[in-house]
Amino acid sequence: MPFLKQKDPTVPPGQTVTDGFPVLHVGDVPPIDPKTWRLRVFGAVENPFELTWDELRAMPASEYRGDIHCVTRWTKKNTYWVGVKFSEIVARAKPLAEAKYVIQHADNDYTTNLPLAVMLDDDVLVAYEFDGQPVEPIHGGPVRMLVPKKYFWKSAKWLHGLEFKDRDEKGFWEVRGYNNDADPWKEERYADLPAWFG
Ligand SMILES: Nc1nc2c(c(=O)[nH]1)N[C@H]1C(S)=C(S)[C@@H](COP(=O)(O)O)O[C@H]1N2
Ligand SMILES: [Mo]
Repeated sequence: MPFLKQKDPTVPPGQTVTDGFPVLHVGDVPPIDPKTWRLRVFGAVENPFELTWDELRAMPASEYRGDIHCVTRWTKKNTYWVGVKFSEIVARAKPLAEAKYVIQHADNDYTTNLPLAVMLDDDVLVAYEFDGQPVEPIHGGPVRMLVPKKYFWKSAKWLHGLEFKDRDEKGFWEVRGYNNDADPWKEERYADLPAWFG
């Protein structure tokens, strides 16, 4: 069917590329002072700890260059983020054998959940820079999570806690019907309807 527009194979199904950077969140942008901000790493770990802004910045920095995908159907190409790899946090926290899930905790009681195995991917960052500038407050600054292989609701803005758990615990959108796995390439947008729905 030559008259159909060729789909861009680098864009997940059902997504449209945007040049802007849409802002999406529930509640108001919280005012966060880096001087009092802490990242609490806790739960099923041998070594729970808290990081200050300076301590986070002193850890080895990594970057992600690539695309991000929102379930509301925008994809932003070629984004550039700097932060600390989640795997660096894990190395310090030493998860217990039973730790299989990670809950991101953020301001406004926002949470989101992923398997630890997913979070260990090389491109998962505790991010503090976007396009060469500090992450803006409206995009989750001073510190947000970045899990670029998943729909963007799995990347908590205004991150302040990383909790390791033996059992999965659905987050803010997951309990409201969003898909637990959130793979844009599989269009895992919403949870399956229950079987009784027909
Ligand atoms: N703390 C917090 N993080 C959040 C959200 C939120 O409501 N609160 N929304 C999520 C959703 S649905 C999306 S699409 C992205 C949007 O990030 P952006 O505003 O930087 O584009 O943040 C995610 N992280
Ligand atoms: Mo979203």
